[in-house]
Amino acid sequence: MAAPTRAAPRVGILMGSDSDLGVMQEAGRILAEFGIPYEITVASAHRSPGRVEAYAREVETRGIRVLIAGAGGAAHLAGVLAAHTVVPVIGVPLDSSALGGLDALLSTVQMPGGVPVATVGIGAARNAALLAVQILATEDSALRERFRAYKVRLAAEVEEKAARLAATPEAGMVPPRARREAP
Ligand code: RP5
Repeated sequence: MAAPTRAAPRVGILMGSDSDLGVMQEAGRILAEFGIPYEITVASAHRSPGRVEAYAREVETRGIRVLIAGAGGAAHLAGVLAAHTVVPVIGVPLDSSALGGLDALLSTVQMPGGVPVATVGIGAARNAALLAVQILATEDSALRERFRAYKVRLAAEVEEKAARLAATPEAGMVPPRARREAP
């Protein structure tokens, strides 16, 4: 089982196939940015159900506090993990079939009552990791402040984009305030 960080992992990232890695490694990148130890591995709800169950049953005792599960097609990985653990599961539906991820979205999000999976958008590994950060931050004030700073950076990026657009005459857009101030 791959463990990209030396410290005991707090988040487990799983994917149905190594062909999902290109998308799912973004979750690891975000967690690393926040200094959260994580592990990442492959387990398939259909091809290796025993591995999924064994993983889910032991995560809690290993100190993992959030699971992120990405799968495409008839995506049952997140749901099966949620069936076997009390650790919260975030599902990432992946676009890897002829149906463009809609199949995975519905398979992941439509869980029966009593067994929730927090489902993010198709391919949204970044948001899955950010949600994991927020979950961990509920009991970690330093992490909460890092997340607050991240949101401030996001807002600053939007301001920069708006300023760049306003400085581009051919964009044909008037910033809202200037519009209000116009005679
Ligand atoms: C799903 O089937 C996996 O999560 C992957 O998105 C898709 C294709 O898997 P491979 O055939 O590439 O192994 O279970």
